[in-house]
Amino acid sequence: MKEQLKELAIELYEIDAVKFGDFVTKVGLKTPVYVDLRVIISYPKILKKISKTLWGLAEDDKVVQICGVPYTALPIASVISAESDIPMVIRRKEAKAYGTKKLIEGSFKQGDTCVIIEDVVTSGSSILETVRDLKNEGLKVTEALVIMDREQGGRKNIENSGIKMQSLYTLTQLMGYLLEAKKVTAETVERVTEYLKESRAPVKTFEDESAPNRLKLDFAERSKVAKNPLAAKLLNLMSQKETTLCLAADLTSADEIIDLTERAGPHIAVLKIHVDIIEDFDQTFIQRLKHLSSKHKFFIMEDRKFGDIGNTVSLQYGKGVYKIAEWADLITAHPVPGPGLLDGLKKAQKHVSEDRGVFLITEMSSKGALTGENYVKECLALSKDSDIVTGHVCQSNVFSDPGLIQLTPGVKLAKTSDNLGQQYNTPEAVVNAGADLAVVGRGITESLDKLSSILKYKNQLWAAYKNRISS
Ligand code: 5BU
Repeated sequence: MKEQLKELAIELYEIDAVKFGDFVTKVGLKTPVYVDLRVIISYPKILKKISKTLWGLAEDDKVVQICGVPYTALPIASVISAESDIPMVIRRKEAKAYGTKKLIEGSFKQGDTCVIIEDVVTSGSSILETVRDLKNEGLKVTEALVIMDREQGGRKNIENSGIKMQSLYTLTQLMGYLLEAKKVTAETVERVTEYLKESRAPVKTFEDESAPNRLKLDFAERSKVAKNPLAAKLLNLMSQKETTLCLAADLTSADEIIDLTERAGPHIAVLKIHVDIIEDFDQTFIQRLKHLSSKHKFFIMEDRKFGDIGNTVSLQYGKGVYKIAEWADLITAHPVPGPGLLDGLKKAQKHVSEDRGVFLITEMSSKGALTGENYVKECLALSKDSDIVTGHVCQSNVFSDPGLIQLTPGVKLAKTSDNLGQQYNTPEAVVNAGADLAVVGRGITESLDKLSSILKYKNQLWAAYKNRISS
């Protein structure tokens, strides 16, 4: 095996899959070694050899599925699958852009055991994201076979999640083989060794994958682990009132909103408004709304989508004509400014005695939204230790923390769209894609019999939630 690995190391070096010099990683860190195994598709003999050697590490002989982590490991996983006659599944990386499209391609059964194939492990987050999606679809993952362990914390992260990781090389071993073959100098080896000593294990930005599956827990249980007090209250309210409906009352007349809220109040968990579209806004409107919210027990959300520097959002939230912090239990915010946004919002909340919460807009329902995978990760990192974040506005199951709430807009009884980019999915589809609270606007406001529409959405959403936690 050692001779084989040494030979392969030299071949990888010769095809430029391993390079030495001054490089900058995806996350902006300097590194003296660059491993890029994408090139192996141009060398079928090496691809075959590396796949065979990697598969030789597999220990679990009951594996019935193989899954390559996109994209570099996909050809390797395909070769292993074809050679071993074990079927393969693929985790779609871009499924979030389509909202509720399925994440795992291929045919499999609940409980199938699956081995993961990956090229390079740094923090381990790509493997853990894949494991999370496979688990959500009912697959069991026991081990991960990896070509290169960069020895930067990934192994620990993966093994902490109960997955056995086996690698063909650690970076140190690879350097040893290349030095022996005189492909690198002792000085290069020393540079890489120094770099490994200094480079901290990157912090995983995704949620703790070993946490209990949010989608399978009921709201009452989840309320016990919520860091934001309003999230705990909202989870309890949804559980007691048996509703996950958030009504978007996007109407421009105060009376119309009040009229709709009077009818909807007993059946909704949250009433969501856009205060800046109301043409006859005054503080009596707020008093009437507050009265209805305490009478019928629902929370008020102002979908203001704050998105400026901390000082400005603090003023926008607490001051001005609307004084949103004084009456909105919940607000929405675009996390694009970074942590200062949350500090600014928190500052404005200090003047209010009631509990308040913020939903971070992590993905949007509109066609062509710019919220890509990296942005999603950054948004999730922001909510991790915050006690003011109630949850994320998103279209798919991007986080596992049971104490956070997924709010999903773009819901109608049929899968349709409007002519300004809004995309709709059905109540059942959004709940299966992780929605805890579902936003329905025109599906209700434009219907002739509003009460019957409210009940229809409420019942379909609740049935889908009950089904989700029990199946
Ligand atoms: P609709 O009438 O059901 O399309 O209204 C949806 C509401 O949710 C509307 O108030 C939007 O401002 C809000 N929304 C959304 O549709 N999509 C998003 O990604 C976000 C908010 Br964030």
